[in-house]
Amino acid sequence: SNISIKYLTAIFISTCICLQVKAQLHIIPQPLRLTEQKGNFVLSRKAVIGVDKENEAVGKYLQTYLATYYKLNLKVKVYPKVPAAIAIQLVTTVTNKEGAYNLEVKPGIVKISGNGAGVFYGVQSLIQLLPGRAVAPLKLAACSIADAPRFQWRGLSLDVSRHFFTVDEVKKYIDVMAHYKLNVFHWHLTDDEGWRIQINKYPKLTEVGARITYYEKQGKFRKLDNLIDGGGKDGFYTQAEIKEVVKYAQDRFVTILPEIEMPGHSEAAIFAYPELGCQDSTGAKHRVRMLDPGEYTFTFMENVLTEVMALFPNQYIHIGGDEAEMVDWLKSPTAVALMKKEGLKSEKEVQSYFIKRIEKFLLSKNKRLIGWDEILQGGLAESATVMSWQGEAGGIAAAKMHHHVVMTPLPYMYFDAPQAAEDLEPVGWNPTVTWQMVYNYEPMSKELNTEEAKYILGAQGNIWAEKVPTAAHLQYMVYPRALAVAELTWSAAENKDIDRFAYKMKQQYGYFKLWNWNARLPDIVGMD
Ligand code: TNX
Repeated sequence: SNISIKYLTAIFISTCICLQVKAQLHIIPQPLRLTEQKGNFVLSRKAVIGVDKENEAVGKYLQTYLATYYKLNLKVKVYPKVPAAIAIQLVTTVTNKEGAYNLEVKPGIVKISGNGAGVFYGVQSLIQLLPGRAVAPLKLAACSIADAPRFQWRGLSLDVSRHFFTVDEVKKYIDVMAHYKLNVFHWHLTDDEGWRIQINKYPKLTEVGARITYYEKQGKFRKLDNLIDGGGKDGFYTQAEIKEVVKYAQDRFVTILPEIEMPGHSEAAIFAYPELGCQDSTGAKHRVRMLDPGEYTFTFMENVLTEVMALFPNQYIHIGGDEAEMVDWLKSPTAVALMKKEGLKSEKEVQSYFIKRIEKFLLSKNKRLIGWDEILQGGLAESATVMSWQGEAGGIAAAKMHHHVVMTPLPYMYFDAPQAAEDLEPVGWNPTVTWQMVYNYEPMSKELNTEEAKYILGAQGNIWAEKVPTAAHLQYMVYPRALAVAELTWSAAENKDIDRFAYKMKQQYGYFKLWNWNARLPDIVGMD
């Protein structure tokens, strides 16, 4: 029948693909240079992990990984100079590129050398040389790798406002990111549907703004009809928990980018502190999502950001800036007075004034502002970095103005979209985005010349959680698409190969099983 012909063809094609790439090691993202050698390194119980002082923590990370997933308890020894006879060596060398490393696997010895993050990335490649099952003996194929990242910004976001994810769920998300050398975790901490970070100066933000179900039931908060049921609408992180997650991420060379939304998407904050809300001339709040651009709001934001900056060592603070209902300001006496005083001609200029004022505050504290591409409207703040989400146009415009850019355009980088035919997949926002679409995305737009292209810091996959109520569902939506982000941000453009990637992606399911990670099975021909 037609079906069996299709089936046989699929098997035939997949066999060809496998034969063609069988010999490839399956490391994602693809290393810059990888040469396979003859033989194996057999990882025995007697192997010692020898490290220099700088790499003690990375050595312990590898030790814990092997103990957790392979029940192999190896010793870590710290040396001033690691002796040649040690089986697994993690040593520091000076490289001119952040994250660069060399990995040599030979019978009897594994040697990883690199700069700070480089050794950690070498360990991640090593982890992907291990089998996806705990078998004995553990064998690693001999090879020689010289690797370095293409982009410095290899990001993945998480929206914890629309549905809340626990500290453990967030840690696991960061842990799996790190296995694929992704290095920026964009934590969307506030939005209309919930404020998730404890702020000591404003306790009601979490006492009220994070207990949405409770107030929704009392009819005091609007019914959240955008959200699908099944998961937590309530919850927040204490400052102690935030510190714990920051440390956890640091140990994995992941930087956390906190996002505090303004001037739109602020319903939860306004619900907790109504003085923040935009009002019309009658004093009524005509939009509960918009901040009023008055002194109360600016003082509030400076106080909030002061606490946020103390928690996150990252240079960047994300201030949102997307989808603000700016026309509301034209009815607000505060905004109208501000326009008169500052000579602002439109609501867009009010937004620009708002963002610029926040930027000035951040710069005075040695922090840098990043925002969604709407911050271009009405004039971009002096040294703002732009996250281009409404396609690439905003990012291209910003790069031409010599502002830094992170590319995260619709549709490619939107993992709230289904991954295959919509009628077969869980409900999502936006039309289908396949892993192939993600893989083929190129962050370096052809519209930029060499000088302008230097402003593209990298790219990022985004997940919005309106339709993502649980951690298992989150993992399903984000993976395997995040693997494509890893390869397109880390690997050299000339090293991308979608057939090889398909093969390598399939090999990751062994690890996903080990890690208890619920990635969606991709529709690869021959996938078992
Ligand atoms: C737009 S992307 C938003 C989010 C929504 C998302 C749904 C962006 C900067 N803002 O608040 O969750 O659409 O796809």
